[in-house]
Amino acid sequence: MSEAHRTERAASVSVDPFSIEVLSDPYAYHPQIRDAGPVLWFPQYQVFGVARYAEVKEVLSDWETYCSSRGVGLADFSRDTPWRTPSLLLERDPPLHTSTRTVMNKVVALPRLKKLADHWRVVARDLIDGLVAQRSFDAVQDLAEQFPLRIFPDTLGLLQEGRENLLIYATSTFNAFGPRNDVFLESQIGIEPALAWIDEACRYENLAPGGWGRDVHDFVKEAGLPAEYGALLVRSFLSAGVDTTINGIGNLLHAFSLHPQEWQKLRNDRSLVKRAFEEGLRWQGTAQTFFRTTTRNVNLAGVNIPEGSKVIAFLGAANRDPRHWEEADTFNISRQTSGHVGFGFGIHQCLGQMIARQESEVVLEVLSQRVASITPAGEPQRRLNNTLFAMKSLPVTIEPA
Ligand code: OVV
Repeated sequence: MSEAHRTERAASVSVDPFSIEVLSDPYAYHPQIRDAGPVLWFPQYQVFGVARYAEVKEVLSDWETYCSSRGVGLADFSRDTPWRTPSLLLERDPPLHTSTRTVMNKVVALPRLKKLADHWRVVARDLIDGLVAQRSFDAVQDLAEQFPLRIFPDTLGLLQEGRENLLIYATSTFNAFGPRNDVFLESQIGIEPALAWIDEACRYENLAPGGWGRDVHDFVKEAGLPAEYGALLVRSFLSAGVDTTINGIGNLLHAFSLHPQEWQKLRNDRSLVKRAFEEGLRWQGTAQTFFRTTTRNVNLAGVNIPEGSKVIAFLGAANRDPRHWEEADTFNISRQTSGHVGFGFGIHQCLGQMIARQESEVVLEVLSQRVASITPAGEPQRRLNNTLFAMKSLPVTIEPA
């Protein structure tokens, strides 16, 4: 039989990727799933999986075979009721996805984003100067959570009142991509008012003039798309833009607290700021997993996957696959990081990646100017989530520059 027709079995994995143990330390689990085989089978969930770089990239590249419109979580929208009204971006395929993505690309266009950088820098200086004066603080609660929440809701022009609902909603959304386990159920307690607030906040009349939220509605109209798309597309910013940037920054600060030599490297050469952020996403990314659903029978790396199968892609595992990366487990901010899949890959690759970059770069620029060293001052605590590798707490002591 020729290589193309060779059929092998997917490697069965009995350890639950959504167990407390794995969610607490996914990087301890990754060698096991990468080495088990190119295509995995999780009997507990009846889903396939990929954890090696090559297969993760293959699945994310081929949107016609591995679709998003049946949900990018465990739930198959052709059978199961979606947890929320499906996103017009994340949970759609072309051609609809192309029209909504085109509209949103206009909103996040780089020249518009760059206009905000000076203001964001002022906010970062103000926040960081206060923390440097304290010497000891929680790098997650006092910095990683504070910074995005001080700039992003204002950029969108969100209601002032009720912004505490943003994190509650985002956390639930990312939990809902996984199974209905305790981690998910806990995040559902008292979720109703948060969901109601989100719906209100996305309406045109509740968005401030001059903010990106109104721009979404205006660009939807300009493109001739249905007016009701406006609110749902604003919701994508609230779903995808809060918990992700918070933990992108949080995980990066955690990485630096564990690698003081890399912090010195950055302080000696600030042109490494951009690479440092990308390496942070590669080494300890926020979005760990997303699913696709097969639209046809497909042979992937010798394994036949039937039509209508869920396939989980382990982004975090791919980003440390030694088959692709040299010294994959080493956090090295001067390495070449291009090709990492921390923002995904293909047509659904993170729409907000330039926003995330600008946020993190501003924080790193200011912090590297003001702070000579970052030392752990207690056990960091993880915040378990079915999709995100997140932190609850990271006590640090800093030495001012
Ligand atoms: C990337 C992402 C995560 C969560 C939600 C969405 C997108 C959305 O479009 O709603």
